[in-house]
Order: sequence, then C-alpha cells, then structure tokens
Amino acid sequence: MTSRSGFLCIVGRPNVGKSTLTNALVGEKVAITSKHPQTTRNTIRGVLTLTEPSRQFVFVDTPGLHRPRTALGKRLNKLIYGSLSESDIAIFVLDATQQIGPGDRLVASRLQESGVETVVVVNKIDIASQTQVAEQLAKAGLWDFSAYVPVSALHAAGLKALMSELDSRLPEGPMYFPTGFHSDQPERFMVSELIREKYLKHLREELPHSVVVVTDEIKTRENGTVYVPATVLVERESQKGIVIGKDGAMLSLVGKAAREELEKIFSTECFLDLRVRVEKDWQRREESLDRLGF
Ligand SMILES: Nc1nc2c(ncn2[C@@H]2O[C@H](COP(=O)(O)OP(=O)(O)OP(=O)(O)O)[C@@H](O)[C@H]2O)c(=O)[nH]1
Ligand SMILES: [Mg+2]
Repeated sequence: MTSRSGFLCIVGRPNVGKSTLTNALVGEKVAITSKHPQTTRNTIRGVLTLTEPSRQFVFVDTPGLHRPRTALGKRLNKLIYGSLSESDIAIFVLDATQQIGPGDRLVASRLQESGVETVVVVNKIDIASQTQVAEQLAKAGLWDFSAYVPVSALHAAGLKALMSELDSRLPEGPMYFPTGFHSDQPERFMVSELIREKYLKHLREELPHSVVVVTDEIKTRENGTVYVPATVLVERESQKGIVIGKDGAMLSLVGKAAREELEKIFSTECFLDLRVRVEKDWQRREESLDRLGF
C-alpha cells in the first residue's frame, strides 16, 4: 500500500503563533515560544505520523517574516523562502486580534509568487471576538488561497478541521521518519533553545534579540547525572549585567527554570553550568553568524 507524506511550511509575520501551532499539531514541544516577536531563528521540523492509512506530516516552523534590519534578519528571510520552495503545502498563520498589515501582505504575496498550495489559519480565536474572526476570514478570503481555518493553537481548538484540510492535500510519498519520532533537532540545539526560552520569559523589550545560547558537549557522569555546559552570549558589555542580574539573580532564576525542564527531558538530575559572555554585535557580523550556526 502506498503511503502519503509531505513537508508543510508554517509561515507568517512574527508573533502570530506559528511555533505554538507547530507544537500543537505535532503534539510535542519541538519549538520554543514567547510573547516577544522574532523568537524563532531557525527552521524547526516537527513530525506527526498517523496510521490507517500510513501518512506523515513534516511541519516546518519558520522564523517570522519581517523587513530585515540585521545580517541575521537577512539570513532568516532567505531561510524562510528556501523552506517554502521545498514545501508541498504552506500554512499561512494570521493573528485574529490584529488587523491585516503590511507584514501579512508581504507573506501573502510571497506565497502567491511561490505557487505553493496554501491553507490560511486565523489563530488566537480564544481572545478574539466573533466579529473579529469573521472579518479576518473575509479579508484574508480576498487572497483566494485554498482553505481558511479559524483556530486557537494555544487551546488546541479547531485543529481537527485544520488537520482534515491538510490531510486531504497530502501527496503520495514515503515515510521519512520512524513512528514515534517527533523532531530531528540535535540535542544541543534543543537545550540551547530551552535556555533561551527561559530568558525570553524574563527579559524585557529589545534585549531578547541580543541573546543567543551555545551549548557545549553534554556529558553523562558515572553516577547517571547529566552535565550541561552552556554559554549565554550578548552583544554588548552593558547587557551582560542585565542577563546576570543583581548578585546573579537573573542567571539563577533562568538557570533553575531551564534545569527543571532539562531534568524532565533527561529523566535524571542535571547540572547546568551557565556562563555569560559578550560576542560583540553578533547579529550584525557575518562571521559571528557563521560560527553560531545561522
Ligand atoms: N491567546 C492565544 N495566544 C496565543 C495563541 N497562539 C500563540 N499565542 C501566543 O502568542 C505569542 C507568540 O507565539 P509564538 O508561537 O511564539 O509565535 P511565532 O509566530 O512562532 O513567533 P516568532 O517565532 O517570533 O515569529 C505567545 O505568547 C503565545 O503564547 C492562541 O491561540 N491564543
Ligand atoms: Mg516562532
């Protein structure tokens, strides 16, 4: 019997809920989320395998599309267009509580140019009025994409209807990953992202954009505990103080939250060795971006 499979690229402007939707569709946390725009900085693949008949959805969460102001921003936009061109289906996410703006129109026109079959998702219906949702659907409807589905990614509402739209469009294809497999992100990347997520939760305004986390080799010790050495990089000396906090308060708050989540994942005691270093203007310097793996 033939199976069906496909790559489904999740696109939209920053902060509309792409990563939250990715996690909800996959049923596992594969991508970090935050209240700050431009949280996601890599394409994150999350896999959902269904049986009877056998089919596999490879969701590709992407960074929010925006007009780039840094070398990093330019690389991220390129990354989005690259994943879009390799996708079978695009999922275009809109925020029901926000007017459709230039950011959404930019995404829409890129999707139209790409010719990829697109399903539009109007997200955050849990905090939008019925009128807002109806108006958003009507306005987005003018773009003439393949289907329109209102959802709440956060509360897993409307996902059945969305899955049925996606399922009916999934082409024939091989099972790329084994059953039970949800993510192909390397362990060290996942750990860095988790630490960054805790920082995003506690930092305000522009600073989150300046933070990047690098995890070195994770070691399992003889007694079964796990040692995780990680470095938080910021762009300027002045940011170092904020990331460390008064008497190290921020560092220990973030470290504790990250360690607790790591212990759940590794199912053992973890020692998180968290350090802070300045990597001057890393977002703007091509060689820093190369070294940091962007
Ligand atoms: N109320 C509500 N909040 C949501 C919903 N989906 C996402 N959010 C919130 O919206 C914010 C942004 O969510 P993300 O999933 O990080 O958004 P994103 O589109 O991946 O953002 P970038 O990676 O920055 O492009 C977070 O605070 C989420 O909790 C939803 O359905 N309802
Ligand atoms: Mg995201």
